[in-house]
Amino acid sequence: MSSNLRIDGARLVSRLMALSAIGATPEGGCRRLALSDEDKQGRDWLVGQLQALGLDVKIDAIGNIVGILKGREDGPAVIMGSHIDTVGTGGRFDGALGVVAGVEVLATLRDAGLVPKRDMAVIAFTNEEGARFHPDMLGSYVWAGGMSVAAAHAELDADGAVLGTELRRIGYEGAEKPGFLPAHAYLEMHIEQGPVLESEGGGLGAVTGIQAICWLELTLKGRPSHAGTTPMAYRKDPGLAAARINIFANEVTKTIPGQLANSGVIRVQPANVNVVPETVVMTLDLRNPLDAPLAEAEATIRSFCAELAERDGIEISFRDLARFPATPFAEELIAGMEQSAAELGLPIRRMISGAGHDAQMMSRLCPTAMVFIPSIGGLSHNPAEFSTDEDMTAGANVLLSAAWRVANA
Ligand code: HGY
Ligand code: MN
Ligand code: MN
Repeated sequence: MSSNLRIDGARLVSRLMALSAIGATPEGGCRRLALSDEDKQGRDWLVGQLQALGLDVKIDAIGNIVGILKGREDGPAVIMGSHIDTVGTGGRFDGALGVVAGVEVLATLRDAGLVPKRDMAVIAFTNEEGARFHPDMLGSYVWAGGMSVAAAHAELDADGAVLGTELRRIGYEGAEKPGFLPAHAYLEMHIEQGPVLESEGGGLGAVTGIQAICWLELTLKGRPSHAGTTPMAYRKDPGLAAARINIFANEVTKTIPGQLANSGVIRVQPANVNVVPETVVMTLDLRNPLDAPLAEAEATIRSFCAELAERDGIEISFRDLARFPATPFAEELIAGMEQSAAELGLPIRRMISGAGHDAQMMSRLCPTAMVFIPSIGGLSHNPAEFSTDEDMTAGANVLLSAAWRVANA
């Protein structure tokens, strides 16, 4: 590839804006929960873009969408990708940027009449966010062989909708077996979703790996009773217990280095103002750059819950929603991102990813790396999520250069 080949930044941005119009929210963000009607519209749009590029478009049994640019030789492909599903208060860039950047790289190569040695592909993975169905990174987890299609199809959302039924309802239960396209390497472009790059005056991130993650669902059962007549000493109040657990998990982050914790879901039943609740279902999102301290944090929280249950007469049960170890990326691909940035005269620095990504799953199959661009205000999973056209173009040019290099090595 001639060293001055560049992606078409205006085309990249216009594709991103076209996708972000699907499921657009009044606050300026996007809401395309996995397998929702909005997700279907986004999928239909993407398939249309891939077909218009003349790519070989395939869909697998968990709904992962793949566009393939044939290489000169048969064999494992260089895959670029991310996701187009969002959280409920999603922005326009999380996931979508990595998919449209992959599309842009293939469009640029096609426009230039360049045929890589290896197949190159762009993939949009199903349910990366884990906001509706669990675990997160579900489509790439199935693709990487970590979860069976049957088990994934049986997952339920909070309202009892079945993943497989929803996948068929939107018409995206494909014929291909997940992982049907052998991977030589996987490269993902993504927004940083935190404040680091911006706080250092901008520049790109060569991602060295992803931190460990543990999502727990706790079900707390107490005894429903009258809020006016039941003396405090007689109450078995799971709402109070949930609050104590939330605060304790936060306290643990002050004693274990690098530890993060929050409770993003708290559902109270019967949710009547004058009833000491019967049941509370809550989640804990626990993360740490290292596996051992994360395990220590989880064990500490579990023993706190056991003592609380004993003392307050609350029944507490746990369910794993997601559990993935800290994941290092491939040194030669990280260095490749740095080399591409240097050749393009772009500042880049190494960093770990606080967020989970499909790259966490693909690294089980092949050498994997990511490139980050700054998130303005460090915001993400928020409608105000924003990255500049200039940074998007810079990141996509690094993706083009790095992917082309590994596709022809
Ligand atoms: O939760 C995460 O880190 C990702 O956004 N799914
Ligand atoms: Mn993402
Ligand atoms: Mn996300």
